[in-house]
Amino acid sequence: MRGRDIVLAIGGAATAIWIEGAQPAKAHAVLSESTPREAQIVSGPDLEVGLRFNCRIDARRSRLLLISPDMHGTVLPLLESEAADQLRAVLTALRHGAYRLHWQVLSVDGHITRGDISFRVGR
Ligand SMILES: [Cu+2]
Repeated sequence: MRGRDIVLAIGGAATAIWIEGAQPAKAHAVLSESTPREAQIVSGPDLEVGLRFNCRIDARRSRLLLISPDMHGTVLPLLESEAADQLRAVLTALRHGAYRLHWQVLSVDGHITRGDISFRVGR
C-alpha cells in the first residue's frame, strides 16, 4: 500500500530527526575543576591558579583575566601546561580582599565559552 509506505517514510524521517536532536551538543569547553574554587578563601600573597575543562582547548586563543578588589583587570600570562584541557597561571602580590578570575576559552570545536570564579584572599 502506497499510503502505508508514506506513513513509514515520514515516521522514519521523524525518528532520524529525533535521534539527531538527542545527540549531545559537540563539546563546548565547560569548566570542570578549578583552583581556587568558586567562593574559596585562600591565603596570599602568591597563588597558583589552575582551570580544568571538559575537553581540549586552544590555550593560545584563551584568556585569563584577574579582577582585583579595586576592580582593576589584568590579563594573566599563562603558564605552559602539559595538559591540553588546562589553563594555568601564577598570581603574586595578592592583597586581602575579593577577587574574580574571568576566563574565556576557545575549545577545539571552535566555540568560545566564558565564565567567572570569585574568591577571596584572607587569613
Ligand atoms: Cu562547542
